[in-house]
Amino acid sequence: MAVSLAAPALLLTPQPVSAARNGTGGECTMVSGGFEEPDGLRGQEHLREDVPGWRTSSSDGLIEIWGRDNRAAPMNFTVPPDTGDQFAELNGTSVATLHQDIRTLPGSTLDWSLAHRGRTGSPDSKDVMRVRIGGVVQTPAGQDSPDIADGNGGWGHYSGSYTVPRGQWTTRVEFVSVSSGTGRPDYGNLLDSVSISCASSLAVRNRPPSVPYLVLSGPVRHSIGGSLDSEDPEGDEVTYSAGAPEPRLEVTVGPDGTVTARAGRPILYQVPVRACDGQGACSRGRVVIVAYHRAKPSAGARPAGPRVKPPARASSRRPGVRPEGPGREGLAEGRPGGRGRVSASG
Ligand SMILES: [Ca+2]
Ligand SMILES: [Ca+2]
Ligand SMILES: [Ca+2]
Repeated sequence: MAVSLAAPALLLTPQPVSAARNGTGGECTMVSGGFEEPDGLRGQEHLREDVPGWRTSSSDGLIEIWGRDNRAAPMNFTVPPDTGDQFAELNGTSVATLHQDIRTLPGSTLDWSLAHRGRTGSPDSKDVMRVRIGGVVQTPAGQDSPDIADGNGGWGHYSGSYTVPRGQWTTRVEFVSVSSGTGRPDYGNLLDSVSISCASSLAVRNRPPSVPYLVLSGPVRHSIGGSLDSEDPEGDEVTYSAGAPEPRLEVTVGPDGTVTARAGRPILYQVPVRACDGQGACSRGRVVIVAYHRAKPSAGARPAGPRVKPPARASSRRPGVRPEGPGREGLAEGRPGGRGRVSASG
């Protein structure tokens, strides 16, 4: 059952029956991939709303299940399930898509396999479906497999793989009816033995965001602000939180990383902050806040700009020694013991 590889990103290869039946589920698994639930169904065309795991695009919400001892037009014979006792028909009451949303690890490889068979009147006519895999909000629109086409002579077995992109923790796997060999919208595309497995390794385990770090400096009793910009290796959204505040220092760290601070006195202080991804992996860092007094302009002098006394730790009485540490950022290099210019932000 040769299938052309029209879509290189979502490879499709014929698959022996034994491999298709090997439903090895890891952290991502299809629910009821063999359509064995609800169980005990015999005959064809059971229209159900209670099939675990599966959703349909059909407006009536009905998923069609066939059991053993079926016999339905246009075939004058019983279709045996590929595995177990039951299977599904994609074209339930109309042309439809079945899907499941599964948890995935960005960067991992998702492998899928399925069994497909036509509900057709002659061996020459075929039902056609596709596998489509992408994010739940399909931007871009995911990846389609090539056409999966089978007649009524037996189950075809197919498999493929998909690389989960950055930031995609939920992946939608869709089984799309493309056409029916009978031409009827409610006939066609028998589906069974759907399995998903995700290969992950140490290299694609979730990692925390980069260490959050920010230096803010400005005059006492002025609001100063900035933004933390940690990045998550898996592209996940990063949220921030702060530790306990210092007395006489108002500091706010928003979940989006926006930091505002206002100090009531000259201070050099490090606020502990955390940056966490959506999976609970966090890294700890700090916001360094430097607040200093503005100098009063001397009498009669035209104020040429703010003149300040540098913060205690940023100045040195020893000639030739420059301020050190992150608190120095945003301060001009003042003469030792004297007054330096700053680019004030208040
Ligand atoms: Ca089955
Ligand atoms: Ca049907
Ligand atoms: Ca992460």
